[in-house]
Amino acid sequence: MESFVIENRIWDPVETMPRSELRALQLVRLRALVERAAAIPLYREAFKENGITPDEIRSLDDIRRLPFTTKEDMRKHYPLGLLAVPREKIARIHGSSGTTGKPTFVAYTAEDMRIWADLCARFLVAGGLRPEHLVHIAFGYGLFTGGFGLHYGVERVGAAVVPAAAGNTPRQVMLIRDLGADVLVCTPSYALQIAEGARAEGIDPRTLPLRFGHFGGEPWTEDMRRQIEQELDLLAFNNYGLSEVVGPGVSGECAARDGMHIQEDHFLVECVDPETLEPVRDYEYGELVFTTLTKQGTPVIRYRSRDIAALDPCPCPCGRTTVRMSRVMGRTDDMLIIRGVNVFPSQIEEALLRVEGTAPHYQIVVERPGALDELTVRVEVRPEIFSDKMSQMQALRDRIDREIQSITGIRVRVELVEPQTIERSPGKAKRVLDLRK
Ligand code: DLL
Repeated sequence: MESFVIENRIWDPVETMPRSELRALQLVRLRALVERAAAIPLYREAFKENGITPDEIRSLDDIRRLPFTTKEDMRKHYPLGLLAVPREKIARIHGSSGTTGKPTFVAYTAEDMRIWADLCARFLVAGGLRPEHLVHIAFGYGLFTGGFGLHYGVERVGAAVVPAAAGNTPRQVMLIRDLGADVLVCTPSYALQIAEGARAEGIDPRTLPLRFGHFGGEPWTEDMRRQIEQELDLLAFNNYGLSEVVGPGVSGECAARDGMHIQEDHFLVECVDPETLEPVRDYEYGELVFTTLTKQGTPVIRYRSRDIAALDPCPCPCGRTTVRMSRVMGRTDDMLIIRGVNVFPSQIEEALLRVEGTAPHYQIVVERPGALDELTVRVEVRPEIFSDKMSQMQALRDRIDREIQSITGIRVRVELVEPQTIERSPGKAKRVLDLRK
């Protein structure tokens, strides 16, 4: 939105530190981490097996001598087996619900929380937040890191917060309008639901007072950004994070909105081939792996995020010297293999957003009726387009089919459904329904 051009502002000068200094700082912190992590049996044993001591970490490349950590490791050490400090030092516990039963917990010391608030403040300021703003947070407040993480970041900047939390969309619309929020914080899919909720109340969502949006917590596409900006008349920024590493605050976009700056003074990032675990080249897609350089409560070494993205080391016009990550293309565990072709839900989304008349509410159903996986894309049609005429609906279906084929290379079954039939979630949208299990 041209009307809301933002001025480049930097929260902490460390964000613009020369890379050589940044790397020296990372090395000091990595050594200290190896020392701290020896308090955790999982790492202590791995270090012993491979003869690793802090002194042997002489360059950042030595990170490759350290073991990877997976979600499975976190599950095995349920609930708090990966603490690096005595329990009394813990000030907060969050968790990630996951899809398979018990959450995995992450713990923060008071110092961890101070740093976390600062990390969120950095990307919020990079994306236009100023102390005079009013921020409406429609993320869940609870074990999920989204609500509290952003909340403290906003407070750190000195702006005002409306901790609306997730759900009850009509009430969200009322609060945004009546309190005059400038900034919206939630998942990208929920931003669109808020727009939809406003229309259902007879309110043009473009007349809401919002100027910026900071969205994250789930994958989204450039087309979805355009749609959100168009529907809510705001500037939309992307931010990324994961609970095992800290929550939101791992990376976020600056005013250039061309990749998310990874906060490398606190997180050492690698991008690896998920099969071979060897590093991929800059700009190539691979799995992001994070090492928490400063975290005290539950530090992680080489945590495999399962998120597929690419790293861009090119200097950014904003002056920050940190590496930028691309949008997350998908997760290794979200990737579908249909007749031998790898397909990510984000590719389906990209195709749908190219076809006018379809709402960005969709669900991908995977089944295995025989030997092969079959994929059905259920797409909601916008109310104004939905028609009883078979021929019109057939033409729409054909267009979607063609777009999906041109992006993914495969043909899928497309099912058009009536407006409001796909289940909405106030948090992360559930895009894939896997009926194979
Ligand atoms: O979703 C933390 C967060 C909250 C980030 C709010 C940003 C805003 P988890 O619940 O542990 O933590 O889920 C982490 O969500 O591994 C990605 O797959 C996905 N994810 C988070 N942000 C983005 C994003 C939070 N901007 C998982 N783009 C991650 C794509 C994202 N995927």
